Amino acid sequence: MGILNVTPDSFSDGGQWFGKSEAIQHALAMQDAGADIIDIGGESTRPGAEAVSLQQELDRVIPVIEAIVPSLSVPVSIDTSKPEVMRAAVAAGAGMINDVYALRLDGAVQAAVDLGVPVCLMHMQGEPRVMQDNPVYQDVGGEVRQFLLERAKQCEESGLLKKNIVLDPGFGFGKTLQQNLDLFHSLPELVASGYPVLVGISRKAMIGQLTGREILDRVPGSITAAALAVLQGASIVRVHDVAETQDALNIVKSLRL
Ligand code: 7PM
Repeated sequence: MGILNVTPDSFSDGGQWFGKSEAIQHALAMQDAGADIIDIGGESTRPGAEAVSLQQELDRVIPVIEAIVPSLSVPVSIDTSKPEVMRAAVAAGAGMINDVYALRLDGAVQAAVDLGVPVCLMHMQGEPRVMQDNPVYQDVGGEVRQFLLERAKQCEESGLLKKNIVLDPGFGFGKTLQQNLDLFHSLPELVASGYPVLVGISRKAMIGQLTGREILDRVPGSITAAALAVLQGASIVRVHDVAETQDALNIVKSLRL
C-alpha cells in the first residue's frame, strides 16, 4: 500500500499541497513501483494534530480521487474516519476504507456496510491530539488484539462481511517506543486471528528513535521494518517508499528460510 498524502503538513515545504497532476504522477509512480493499493488521506492524524472539518477533508481528497482513479489499475483506499467522506470517496471511485478510528464514529459502520468495500480497522489509544501523552497498557499486544477482534465482531454483527475486514495494530497511535516494540513482537498472535493484518510503520517516530534519523533519512529503517513485518505474517505494509520496499520484499520472498 503506497501512501499518497494530500495534507499540507505532509510536506517539508510546508503548506504546498499536492496539486491534482502531482498526485496522479505520484500515484502512477507508486503503482509502477509495485503498489497494489494507493492510500489517500486528507485528515492529518499526526500526534498533536487538530481535527479537520468535513468540508476541508472532502475538498482535499475527492477531486484527487476523481483525478487518479481513471489512470490507475489498482484500487484506491480512502484514509478517513468520517462516514460522509467514506461515501463520497467510494462514489468517486475509491475501493477500500482505511479508518484509524476503526469505524467508531457515528454512522461509520453503516457507511462501510452500505458501501461493501474492504475496510482496515486500526487500533488507537485516545485521539491524535493527546494520544502520545503517557499511553498506558498492561499487555499492549493482548489489549490491541482484543480491541481489534471486538471491533471486527461488532462490525460483522452490523452486517460487515468478514472477508472485507483487515486489522491494523496502529503503530505510533497512542504507544511509546517500548509499547511499539512489544506490539511488533506480538504480530504473529494477531496474524493467528485469521484476518489479514496491515502494518504502517514507514518513516514513523519509532524508526527515528531506533536509528537516530530525521524523517527523510528513515527509508532504510522503514524498509527493514516492513520486511520484518511481512516475515511476521503481515499481509499489507503501508509505505511511502514503494520501489525500495518492493525490492526488499522480492528479496525476502526468494531468500527467506
Ligand atoms: C503525520 C504523522 C502524518 C503520522 C501521518 C502520520 C497509519 C494509517 C497513518 C497506520 C493505517 C503516517 C501517519 N498511519 N493508517 N494512517 N495504519 N491503517 O505515518 O499505521 O502515515 S497516518
